[in-house]
This record gives sequence, C-alpha cells and structure tokens, in this order.
Amino acid sequence: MRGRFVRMQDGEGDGDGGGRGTAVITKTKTKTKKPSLYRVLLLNDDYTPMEFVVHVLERFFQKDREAATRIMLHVHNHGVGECGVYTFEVAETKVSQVMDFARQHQHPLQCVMEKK
Ligand code: TYC
Repeated sequence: MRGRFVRMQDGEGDGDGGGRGTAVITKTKTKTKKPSLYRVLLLNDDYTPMEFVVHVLERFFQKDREAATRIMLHVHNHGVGECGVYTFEVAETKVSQVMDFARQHQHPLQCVMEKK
C-alpha cells in the first residue's frame, strides 16, 4: 500500500528569515514484503511409537486425531511428511518444542524445517 504526504519546509514565519515556503512532497511506500515460509517436517524412524507421533501432531500442530493419524501414517509410509507451514520464528519454535518433547520421552523422533 502506498501513502503520500506533503510537508511544508522553510515556510514563512518558520524563523528562517522569510522567503517563500517550499513544498516538499514525500512519497512513502509501506513495507509489504511477505515473510518467507518454512515447512515443518517429521521424519520417520523405527522406534517412536505411532501414538506418540499422533500426540505430537495434536499438541504442537493443532491437528485433530484424524488429520494427525493421516500425517503420521504418511510419514511412516513415505519417510517424511509436512506438519505445517509457518514463518521462520514460529517454525523454529515448533521444531525445538517437538525435539525437546521427544528427547524428554527418549524417542528418536526427528523434526526439521525447510524453506518453501
Ligand atoms: N515408524 C514408526 C513405527 O513404526 C512410527 C513413526 C511414524 C515414527 C512417524 C516417526 O515421524 C514418525 N513405530
């Protein structure tokens, strides 16, 4: 979105000793850059229980049981699967939360992020 404003400089009575006012037209461009997006992925392994992965998807990615089960089975069958797409800091936080939670429960579950 563009904004525009006019500012008067050196106007009469500004204390600059008189002289005609000078109009300065300044164009501003509101920053509209969209943030880069990152996929958060779960990786398959042979040891993490399926039910734990479903729980992770419900707890950290706001999936209902049906969606969580579908994603978990996709990862189980294909080796990798998408949990969600987020801005950098949110994605980073999700990865840390999942990795900490898996470690606490001594499961080797791996969670990574990749730029879209
Ligand atoms: N392959 C695991 C099992 O058979 C289940 C699993 C699914 C593990 C998804 C990790 O990201 C994962 N118990």
